[in-house]
Amino acid sequence: MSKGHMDKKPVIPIKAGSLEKTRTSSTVTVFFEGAVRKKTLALVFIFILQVPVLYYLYTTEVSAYVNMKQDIKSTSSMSSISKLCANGSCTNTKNLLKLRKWAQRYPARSSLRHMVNIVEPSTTAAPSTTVAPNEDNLSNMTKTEQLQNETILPVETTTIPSTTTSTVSSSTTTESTTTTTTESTTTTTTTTTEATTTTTTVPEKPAEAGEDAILPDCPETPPDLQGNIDVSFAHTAPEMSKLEADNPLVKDGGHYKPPYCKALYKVAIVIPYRDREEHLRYFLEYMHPTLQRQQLDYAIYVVNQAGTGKFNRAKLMNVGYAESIKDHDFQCFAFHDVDLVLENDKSIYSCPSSPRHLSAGVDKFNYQLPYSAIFGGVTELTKEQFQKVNGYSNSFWGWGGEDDDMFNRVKFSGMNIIRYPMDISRYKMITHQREKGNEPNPKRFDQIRKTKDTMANDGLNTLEYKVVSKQKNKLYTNVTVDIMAPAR
Ligand code: BGN
Repeated sequence: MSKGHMDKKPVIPIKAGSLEKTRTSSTVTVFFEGAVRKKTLALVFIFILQVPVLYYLYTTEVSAYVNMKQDIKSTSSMSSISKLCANGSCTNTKNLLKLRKWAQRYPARSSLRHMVNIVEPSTTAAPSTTVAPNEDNLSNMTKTEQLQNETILPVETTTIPSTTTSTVSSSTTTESTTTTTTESTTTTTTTTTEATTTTTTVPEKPAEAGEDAILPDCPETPPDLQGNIDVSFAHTAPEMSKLEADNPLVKDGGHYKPPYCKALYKVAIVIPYRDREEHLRYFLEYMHPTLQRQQLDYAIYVVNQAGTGKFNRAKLMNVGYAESIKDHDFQCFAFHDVDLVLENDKSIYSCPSSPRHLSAGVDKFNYQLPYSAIFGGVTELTKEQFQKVNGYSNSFWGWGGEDDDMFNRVKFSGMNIIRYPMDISRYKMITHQREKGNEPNPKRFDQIRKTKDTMANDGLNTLEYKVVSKQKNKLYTNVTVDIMAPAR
């Protein structure tokens, strides 16, 4: 192609309106460009606005969450440190420093302050406010029991037949549910105390207000339960001094309280007793550690029948009840044979919603109920339940029947008995000869036929005894008592 030809650019005619079009498109561009700028500005503006909002959220919500997480972490470390302290390693400086740091960081956490006070009493001021004690109540008990999945038994329709003997296979009661019979029983508690025979009203110790106020409640499920316990009586029971050394946290009178949380239940363990020293040492050997793992506030009362007259297990248990409530505001009472040792710590001695039969499975009976209405061995009732049935009868001298009478009392008071599942209701019995003065009571058959008529006038409201001595030993309170036993 020639240059001239190349220089001749074609003239493109501008059509009418096309310039306008170009002008319009650039206006739009400008408009959009402006909008984008505005949008960017808006975004920048929004972004700037976000800063204080996010900052606000962070300082409130997020930091609360972070603190909570740290709190949880602290709590679990706290519990591991508690364990160390319980083992006597509280002097560990690293732990102490950690405790002190946490206590400073979370001044509102009274439990931390309290721990520092325990570990290092002089360095931390006592908490300035006292929270009112959180009184344990029945709704707590019900919750625990729901969790523990207890078996509710039907109340028997018949009384224990008089033909039943003490043999293992004697099960002649019927299993149908019943009408509730409500007998009005008096709840006045009277007794004779301290070597006098005058009948006096049992004083009830006022609540130990404030004592536990700074501790958090113990958990519903104690963390250190181990399940099955290997119980054996093949060895000689340890000496009392060894048992005392093994249980340093048990205070005088056999009283224990969990050191780092407020127990949900205050339980008196009442043991009717005479001349079973080695059994008692086996009992203390196994039961103290078990009850501590159950995180109970408990004390052990050994009610020792003075003299050589006929033995009266039931009356001794009434005495144990009456004497224990003078010392502490116990909420419930475990009436416990000294020769029975619990083999599974998941059978918690918590306060029951209905009278509870704890020793459902005993090795002697092949871990099966000898009869469905059996209510002997180990039972537990709240104070209200025990008062409602007027306690045990005082009139069963010698072996047998007093527990069946108590079963009848429970039934005639319109209550059911409950049990834990058989796989945890397990006890090992220390084998022994029946002692002199505890021969079978021939009147028992007749007595248990008449419970309905006698219970209102034979029990806590007619209890008379003389305290020969009351000693707070290291691992148990020893109440030696004259119960005016007939000669054997
Ligand atoms: C029962 C006894 C109970 C005892 C159990 C288990 C009687 C009353 C007459 C039926 N009752 O037979 O007291 O706890 O055996 O040993 O003897």
